[in-house]
Amino acid sequence: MITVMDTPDQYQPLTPETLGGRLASIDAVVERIGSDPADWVVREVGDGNLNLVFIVEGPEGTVIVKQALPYVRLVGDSWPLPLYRAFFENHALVRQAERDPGSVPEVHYFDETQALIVMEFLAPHKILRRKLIDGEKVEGLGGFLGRFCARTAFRGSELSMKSPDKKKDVGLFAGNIEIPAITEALVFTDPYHDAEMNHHTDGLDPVVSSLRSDARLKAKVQRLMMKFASNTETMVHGDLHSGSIMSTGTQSRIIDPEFVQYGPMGFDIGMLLANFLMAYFSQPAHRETASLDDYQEWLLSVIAETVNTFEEEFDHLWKTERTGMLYPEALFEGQGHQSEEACADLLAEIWVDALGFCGIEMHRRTLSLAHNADFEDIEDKEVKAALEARNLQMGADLIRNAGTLGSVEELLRLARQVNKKDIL
Ligand code: SR1
Ligand code: MG
Repeated sequence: MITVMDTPDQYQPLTPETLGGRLASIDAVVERIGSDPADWVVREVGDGNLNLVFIVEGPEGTVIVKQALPYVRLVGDSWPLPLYRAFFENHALVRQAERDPGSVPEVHYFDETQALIVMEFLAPHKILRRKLIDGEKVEGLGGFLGRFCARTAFRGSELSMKSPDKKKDVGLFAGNIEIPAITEALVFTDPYHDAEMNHHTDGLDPVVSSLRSDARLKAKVQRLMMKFASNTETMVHGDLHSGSIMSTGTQSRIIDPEFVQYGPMGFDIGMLLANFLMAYFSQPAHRETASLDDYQEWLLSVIAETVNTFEEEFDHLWKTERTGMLYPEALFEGQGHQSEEACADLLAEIWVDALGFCGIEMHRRTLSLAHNADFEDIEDKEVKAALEARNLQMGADLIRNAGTLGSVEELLRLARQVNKKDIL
């Protein structure tokens, strides 16, 4: 594995002007888009926090070229970040494609030294977060997301994998050191104190100080960070928000797994729930009253479908693919015992963790460095603060009461209640 420190002379960030010359000799590129770079149209479209992303369109097709920068793009070169995250992203895409075929873009080519991945161009897909802000529905979304989370959680764990293979993989991904450190700081720590890069909307101070003065809440968050940092039960995407999903009206794919690591099974699904809840709470600023209820209820139905599908698929895999060292048939079915209850107990633990991770993600997106467009696009600051306050309240309720919300219906009931509250 190469780091930027090892390759100062060889690594060169691409530009739209240099990309043609640099990639013209790569078979995987030219056979897909055409061999003469003079015919290529190159656009840099990266609007994320970290990387360069180019759409490269040729006479015979189009590809995406994603290249890591040696620093955090959102902040600048004062915050260096290793290029080797592209190495882990490539490995993650390969594993996700195996564990849930068709769920991620196909990788055409990977260059470790240049930290670049050439991959399938998804069209006419659009970033899901934008679709949710624009009030567009996606058929089958919850089913797709629930299956992805269940398949990657189950098939990346020792419920399914051979233990030596899984342990080797944990060792490999443990090399992605600085990326989890971002999550540990920005997601789990910074929202709960006056950290340097934090910012929040005027008017939220009373809610923010009530969170920061709640030592029990902070202890619960720290317990979840301990699980995030130390529990390597499965390979998680690590940053599964609505900006990491691309959809058409009927199809979706998961992108951008550079925050991959081995972590707790409830992490990805918790992040997802948070992003649908943030879409839900921000809707009054994006919709006319006539369509607001319908769209908000659709968002809640996606949450329900995601969770229900996750549990059904996990249970199905439990019955059909339990080939790892955990909960072996020899201890259950082999001795005439059912293992359904054991599966249900495990799913109940995953659910409680997921609710906690969900609450934390809701907090960090309104208090820490990296906010999201669901709220940031709201121009009227008073409206924004009022909706963000509901979001903060819901996040706190989830962290405090994760153990008492026994079902997704209870979660949705709570969301509907908080959505009617005037917090400020
Ligand atoms: C400094 S990186 C900020 C955020 O962008 C990524 O998408 C992750 O969500 C990270 O927390
Ligand atoms: Mg990302």
